[in-house]
Amino acid sequence: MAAAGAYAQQRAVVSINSGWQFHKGDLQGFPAIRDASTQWEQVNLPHTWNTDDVADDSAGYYRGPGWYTKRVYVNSSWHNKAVYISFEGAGQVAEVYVNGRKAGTHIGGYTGFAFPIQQYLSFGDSAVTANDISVWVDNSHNEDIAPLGADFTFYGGIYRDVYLVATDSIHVNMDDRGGPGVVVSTPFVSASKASVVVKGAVTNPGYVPKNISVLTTIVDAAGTLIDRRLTAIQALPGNTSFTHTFETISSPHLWTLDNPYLYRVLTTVIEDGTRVIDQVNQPLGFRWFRFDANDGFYLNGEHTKLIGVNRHQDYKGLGNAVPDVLHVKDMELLKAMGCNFVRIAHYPQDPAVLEACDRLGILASVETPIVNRITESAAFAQNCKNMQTEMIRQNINHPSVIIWAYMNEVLLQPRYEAASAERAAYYDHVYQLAKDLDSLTRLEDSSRYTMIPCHGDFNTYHNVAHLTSVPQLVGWNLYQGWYGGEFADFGKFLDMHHRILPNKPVLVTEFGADADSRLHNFSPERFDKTAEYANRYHQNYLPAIQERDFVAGAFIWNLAEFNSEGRAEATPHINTKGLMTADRIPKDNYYYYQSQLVKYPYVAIGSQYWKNRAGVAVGDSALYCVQPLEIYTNQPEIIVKHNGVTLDTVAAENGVAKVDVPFVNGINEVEAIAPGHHDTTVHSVANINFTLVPADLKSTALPFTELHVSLGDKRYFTDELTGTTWLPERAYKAGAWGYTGGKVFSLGKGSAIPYGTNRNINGTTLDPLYQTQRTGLDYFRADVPDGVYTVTLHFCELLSNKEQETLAYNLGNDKGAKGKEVVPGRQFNVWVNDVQALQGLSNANMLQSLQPFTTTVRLEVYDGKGIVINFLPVKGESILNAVD
Ligand code: GCB
Repeated sequence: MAAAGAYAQQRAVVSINSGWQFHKGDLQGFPAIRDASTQWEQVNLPHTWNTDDVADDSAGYYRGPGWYTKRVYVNSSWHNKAVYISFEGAGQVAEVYVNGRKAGTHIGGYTGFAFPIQQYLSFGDSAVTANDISVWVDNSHNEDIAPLGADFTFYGGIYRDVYLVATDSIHVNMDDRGGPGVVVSTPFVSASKASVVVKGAVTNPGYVPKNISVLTTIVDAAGTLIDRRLTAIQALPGNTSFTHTFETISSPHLWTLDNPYLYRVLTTVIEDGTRVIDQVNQPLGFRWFRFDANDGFYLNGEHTKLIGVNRHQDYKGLGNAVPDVLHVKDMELLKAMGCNFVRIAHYPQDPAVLEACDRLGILASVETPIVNRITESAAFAQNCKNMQTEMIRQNINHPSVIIWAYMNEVLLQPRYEAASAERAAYYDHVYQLAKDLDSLTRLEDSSRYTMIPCHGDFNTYHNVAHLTSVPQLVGWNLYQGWYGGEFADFGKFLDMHHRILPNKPVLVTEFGADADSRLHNFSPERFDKTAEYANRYHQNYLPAIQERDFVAGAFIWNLAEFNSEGRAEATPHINTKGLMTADRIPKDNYYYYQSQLVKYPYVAIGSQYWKNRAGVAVGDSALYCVQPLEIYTNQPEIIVKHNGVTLDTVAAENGVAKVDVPFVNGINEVEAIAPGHHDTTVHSVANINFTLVPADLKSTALPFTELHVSLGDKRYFTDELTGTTWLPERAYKAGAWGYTGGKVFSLGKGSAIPYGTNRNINGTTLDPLYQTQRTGLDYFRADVPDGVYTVTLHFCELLSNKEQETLAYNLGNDKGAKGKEVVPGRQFNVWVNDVQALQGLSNANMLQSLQPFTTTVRLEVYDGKGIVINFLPVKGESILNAVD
């Protein structure tokens, strides 16, 4: 049996990612492709056609067909082999053609698929032969294909890797819904012994039965043989199945979170007793786990609190076309944060993700993309079932996977009027589909748990529609203190779950708050999108999760910011609940969780990325401004130094040490040190450039240079590109600066946001600056010393003639601002000292809805008059959004 050694002949699995031609849009029939008159763009995979249209300011992105074509040079020795083309995924319907002949169609944007193409290939006499592969991909909306709507962008294109697979004509089944053709299970695992069952099938495409052998080999992480089974089988035309059972693997190395030990299972097909003709290699991890409605979760018998994040396959500038290395990096960032759990939401992701989870020791929940609503059609149900089956078959051998989920917040956008007969029938329909998917899942794989991520409360939606009774685990997406309610309601909700569904293990499948890194508020309010509010949110949630044993685990929403083209935000089209920005710069809560989850001494200064701050000196002759800083640590107290001088020793509460820093003009080095660890690296340094605005603008000790103010705003807004920080507005005081008269613009009672609007302001990236304003003001004054000044005024009409939008993702809290707005037709004049800066500025000229308008005036200030910006209304109220 020498030839059947562990790593003998493998199948050829070769990527064909490079050098594709892409055409956006459809073509007149297949033969037109490769036509020189058609416009082609050279691309490499992974590729999506939506990176530009999601990056621009306008709403919406291309949803339609596109063509890819490529000439591949196929090894002529493959002429008597089985050759497949294997896609890790394409968004969302794909038709594959080889030399003009259709090889197959796949529906669904998030699972892989493979088609046999041997019969369409041509082979010549030379070493390689040219063959043309063309792929039609379409990401159009289709009511029969999930997801129908969701808070993320449905990117189109071949956005994952593509491979050619060549193996013997007799081979391990490749027609397994994109799966490996081999299922490895561990019916029994304990610390002293484990059993393994390997099931699979061998494909014989011919008409004549063939005698072959199948060898299953288990090797440890070092490649040392642990055990093997050999069976002679007669491979009949079509598929012939085999099962190999290993009753006892003694003293298995367990797969744990700290030591995710991986064995491998090699399935080898042997011809003539010695010749290896195909081999498939799958991971094997020995672990056992269980969920308990009272105690939470146990891994290998150990009570384990699952704390993790949700993860989208999205990266700044790349959309969903994320290379493997960045998928892996995300899992490394997650592990480094101290997490032990990931919810791969809302759809199966690149194979690299679960491979990384297996290797790094991260448990995973994976789900199909049935989000917000369903279609009551047989085709929709069938597509959902296909996706569920493909997800399971393709990922079943990963030891990291413990949950198969489906239907995220499926009642968020219910069809039909509330309380109508149609609504009741619709709920029944959803319930039936849930039951079908749940039983399908348990039949495919009884070793994992099923889960539905629900939303709403107990008197509405999921519980009423009986969806909480279907899966083994109930997940709740909870945003108390964000979309509505208060932080304390979060714990109350969980306790209610435990009371009302005492036998149902529970996970918090989502919780999070938006934080635009450019916005700060030291007295944050719900929905102000500042880092500080999000910090409070998470600092309230984590203890509530930790102190409830019955809560098996929780997933933060989301690891990183991601694109959601339909979203109106401080950063339009971006969901900013990520713990990191879209290019993976950690925000405060990444550090906060890290401090609470890692086991080594830890300290990190919060808001390190906020490098250009500004503020007003504390008194007329003072040369500093006090601003708070949070320091995240698992140590009892922290020594804080400021520009080399020890400032204070502060005690940490709930992992947070808060310190007031007297920032001076210019560079401020803040250092946080955990006492007792001076010689180690348990310290954190932040270098902050501070623009100190004098309290008395005519101060000689601190000469005035610049002032930037965001009107109608209580937040600081920083544009790190220019290093400018706009201060929140304040009322004018003699000697200083501020507005007189008017009020803060607000969309009114019931609006989700406390002030301003969250609508997209077109043609600028400084949206937060224009999203707030003061209306009806009389003056803006700054008592600056004499000199030459540049005054820039920023305006934006925030009202439009359309319905106010309700928030799409307010999770059942339907109290968003509603009603028709009317652009007021305002008109006003602006004088800056004795210069008429604007005459008749109105909605009929430069003040167009949601368009920024900026003007700059250069003037000489003399006779100690300071700067007075005078607003003189002709019709309606004057406005001002920001001033520099
Ligand atoms: C949810 C959804 C998720 C959204 C998130 C949010 O409940 O499941 O897709 O992105 O809320 O940020 O609103």
